[in-house]
Amino acid sequence: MCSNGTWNPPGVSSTTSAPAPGGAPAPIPAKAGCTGTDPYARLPNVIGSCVSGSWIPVPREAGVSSASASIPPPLPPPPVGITMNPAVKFQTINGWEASLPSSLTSASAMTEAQWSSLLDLAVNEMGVNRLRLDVASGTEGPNGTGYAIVNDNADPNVIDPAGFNWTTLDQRIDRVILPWRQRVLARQETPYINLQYVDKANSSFEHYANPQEYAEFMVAVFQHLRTKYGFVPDAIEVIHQPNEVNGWRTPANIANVILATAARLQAAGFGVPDFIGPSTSTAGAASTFIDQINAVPAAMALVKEIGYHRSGGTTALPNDISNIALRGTQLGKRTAMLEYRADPAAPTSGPNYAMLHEDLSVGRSSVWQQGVLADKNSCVGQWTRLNNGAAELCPTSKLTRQYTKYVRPGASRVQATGNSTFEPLAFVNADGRHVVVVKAATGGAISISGLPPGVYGVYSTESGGANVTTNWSNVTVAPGQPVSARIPSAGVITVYKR
Ligand SMILES: [Ca+2]
Repeated sequence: MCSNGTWNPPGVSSTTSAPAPGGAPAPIPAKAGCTGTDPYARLPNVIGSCVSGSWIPVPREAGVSSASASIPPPLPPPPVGITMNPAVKFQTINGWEASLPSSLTSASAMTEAQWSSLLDLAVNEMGVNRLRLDVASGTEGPNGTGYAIVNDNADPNVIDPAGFNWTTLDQRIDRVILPWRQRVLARQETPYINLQYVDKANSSFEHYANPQEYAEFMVAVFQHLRTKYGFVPDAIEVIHQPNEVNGWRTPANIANVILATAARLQAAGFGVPDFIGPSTSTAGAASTFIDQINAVPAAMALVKEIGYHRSGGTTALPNDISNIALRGTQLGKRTAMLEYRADPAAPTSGPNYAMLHEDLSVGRSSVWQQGVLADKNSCVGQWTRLNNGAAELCPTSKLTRQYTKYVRPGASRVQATGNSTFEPLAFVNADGRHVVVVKAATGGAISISGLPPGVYGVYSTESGGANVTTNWSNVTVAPGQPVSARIPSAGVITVYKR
């Protein structure tokens, strides 16, 4: 019978036959049907062709009917080859950080169940294992917040407990740090608390002017936390955006408070925390600060993490970030993108997966902060939010999750090559599980070589429209065999060892 322009035995339709192997074009949809058999079949020089429901004679030499004479669609392009080479290692991932203050405000305005759901998403879906606990300089003084510092007494070696007000710090710990920490521990990971000192205004007494007073402040914070909560920060981010604050603009002051604080914490029975700096507001301002802190080698020896904030737009950022990465490599420090200031009025102005990809690759970042842990409703620089009362990932988080969920602290970033359209980043987790994340500028197919045998999960999120996430079927990799996967349109696709 005539079906889809092809002669088939009765009962068989070409539209139901399996597609030919090797990516042959899909069957052409059937034209308006012809009744009966080809009336020209017995003639020597012609053959019937079904056109608009009628049989017409066409030369037999053509051997084709009008339908199959149509030009077939082009074959899809072959998959883009991506090769992973775990022998070439770059940075070690420390984790994914969130900041806190507006989380606290939001937490006060929602139910326990809502807050709990947001924390579950942030920890278990996004993999947030670091929190930045801001402590305002004005915690020393009667207010407990703000930046007007009142010295507890004139002796930097004697703490007067009545000279500190812990109200705000404790609220942050009680409402955010504790439930977050509990969730991280529950998944057998180590919560990492980054205590960031913030001083945005001048007052008559300043910690930067006397390193021993800064050190005493930190000893007071650590003693308070140890006594009340039983844990202390893992890191001190020495000063938030020093390039924007009088006094802190002098990098030598940063070096001096690091030296004093390390000594005083040790004398008080604490380990030396990871010092993080310079945390300038722009990536461009960071390198000069790093170089000048490095003029005090004993201080630089205590800096474990070169933190940078990437506010101030994107102009010339790749150079600024590669300059930071270079210093990290030369000095043996990890680098970290720890803040991006979005415009609250522009929902798409926040940190996004393209920045994350750049910070991980060009910046060799070991840490990346997307922004606020959880928010009542906003999604500019947040990980999670409420939408009509229900907890959900922020739209941009669906894309950054492609990087953060399965790449865990201790993972090594390793070499992977693709092309400018399908840019891979590859990781080997501390437990040996491999993860390949591919940023795709268009939809298409990829073929990843270099993965050990095993069962791999595949999921993708498309960057257009509703940021649709698709979980694809597992792929079993035989020894030496590549993994094939595809993403329908631009976005990020992740292949991870199960
Ligand atoms: Ca004192």
